[in-house]
Amino acid sequence: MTRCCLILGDQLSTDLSALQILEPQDAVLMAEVWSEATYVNHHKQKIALIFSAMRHFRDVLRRSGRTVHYVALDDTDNTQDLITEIERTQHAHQFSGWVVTEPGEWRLKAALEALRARVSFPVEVLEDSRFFASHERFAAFLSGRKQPRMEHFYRAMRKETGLLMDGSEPAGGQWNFDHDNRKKFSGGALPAPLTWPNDLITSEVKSLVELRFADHFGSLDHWFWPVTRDQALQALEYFISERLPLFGDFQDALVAEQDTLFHSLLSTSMHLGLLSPLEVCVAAEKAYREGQAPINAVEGFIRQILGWREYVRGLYWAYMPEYKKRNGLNADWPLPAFYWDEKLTDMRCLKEAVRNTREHAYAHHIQRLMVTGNFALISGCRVSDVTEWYLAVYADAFEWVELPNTLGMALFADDGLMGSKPYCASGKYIDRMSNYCKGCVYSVKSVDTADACPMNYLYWDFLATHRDVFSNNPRMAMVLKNLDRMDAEKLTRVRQLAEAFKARVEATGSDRQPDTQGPLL
Ligand code: FAD
Ligand code: DLZ
Repeated sequence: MTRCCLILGDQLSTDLSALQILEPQDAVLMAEVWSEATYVNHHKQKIALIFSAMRHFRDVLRRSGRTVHYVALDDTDNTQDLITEIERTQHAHQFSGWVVTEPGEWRLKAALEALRARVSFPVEVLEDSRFFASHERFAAFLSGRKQPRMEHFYRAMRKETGLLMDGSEPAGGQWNFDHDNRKKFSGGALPAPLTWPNDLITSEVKSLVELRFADHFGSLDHWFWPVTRDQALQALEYFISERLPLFGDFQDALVAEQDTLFHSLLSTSMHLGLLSPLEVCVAAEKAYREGQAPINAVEGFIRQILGWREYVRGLYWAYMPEYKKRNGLNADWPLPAFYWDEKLTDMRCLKEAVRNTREHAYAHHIQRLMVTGNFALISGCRVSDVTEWYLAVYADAFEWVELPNTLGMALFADDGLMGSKPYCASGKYIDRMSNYCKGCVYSVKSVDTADACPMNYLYWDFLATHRDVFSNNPRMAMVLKNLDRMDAEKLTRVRQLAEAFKARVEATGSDRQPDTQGPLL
């Protein structure tokens, strides 16, 4: 009676539920497959990170005495699909059954369910216990709530885990210190991201990716992703000592050429299973208790993990597969080509966000939400184009976390499930939080002139387009009042500018005006 356990590229934890129930004689299957590597145009770094981390984890398991059947991408017998790899391995070894921890994406779980229904050998799918809230716990939270909100869920999680609690009270006397976390960065030294020299595995994988995925988006040159648990622990320690103290203050800041600021860069390590979210939160809390980091930073950081990360996962599993089809604002404008090539845009904020994305398979939250996300929202980009882009371009993008953030938080396409109002903003917000606008060819101060910042006229055009839908939302009352105050002729000009902008981008892939002097940098 020997069983086999399939371990996926984002299940690289020795305490994975499926590994926990294996007997010493049981085996493991890990497979690098074309179908997973190409179902969207994944950034080269995302593929290389996963393959390298998988190969390192294979070696950890083998060193512990486990039999691992490892299928490399270029193995001649590789069928290039996870389900057929299970069937091929079963055919060769006749295991008594299979165990899998639930995949993080609905499509793969559905494929496993289909396999289970079709084959004669047993396939057991276990819940992924690497999260704070089980599916059952999240269903209990949703039950009876018309309007679920992250803040309510987060407070319940604080109480249940005891994280940042002084008895029954929140540490520091408040649940949320967000109002302290909106400072513009005024300059000063920034701690560079921690990096490691490529070892043999990472070097080989990078060469493989460069060769086999040459047409995929992104560059492999600037790499700051841990590929082993040891590296991930170093990254955690570095974040806690060097970045966490100022994480809160500058959480929302945007700075040209400062691509990571005080952010942790820990999302890939948690998603892949190199770090547990609990140990990350415990390390942050310890820094607060020992006086090494202030409460606004630590609370803000823990809320992202204990609150948002868990909340989006809960919504994903509660509402899929229907969730993916939502398009509450009927957005259908094709995603501009400059999302794939920053040289095609003159908007400095977008140029910076796309460059960061291409160079690092990373952008920090405010770049994702208030630059690329905001532009896609106010210009009405097609939801499926945008969700596919976000899933492809970030090293930390797995659908359970990417989809609610994109479709729900950024695009407000889920009828207000993720947020009570759209995160729409004009260039004014970006100017307030960044230094982008100073070096931009567009004028952030203008709304209805040819050189006006496109975020300005697209913003008013967006509000005018959806005025009726938003008029039922009390949180939109103030901005609609401002819209109503706008002089009719001005609004007409604004809307014409928005239309001309979109026509130009659609025709040329770029926002550059034909008579603009000077090159797009
Ligand atoms: P930090 O700023 O250091 O935050 C700490 C941790 O908190 C992160 O590592 C992450 O695990 C968690 N976190 C923070 N915000 C969120 C959030 N909104 N939802 C879930 N977890 C959060 N995050 C992903 O991990 N994968 C994605 O594919 C993804 N797509 C996004 C798409 C859009 C449109 C938006 C607005 C946000 C998206 N996020 C996504 C959330 C967030 O931007 C990233 O988690 C964060 O930028 C990762 O960088 P970091 O590790 O330096 O995070
Ligand atoms: C993202 C990814 C990639 C690029 N390649 C593989 C792979 O070859 N083999 C594998 O097991 N997993 C891979 N993954 C991660 C899966 O896509 C991920 O496990 C599912 O999307 C579920 O979250």
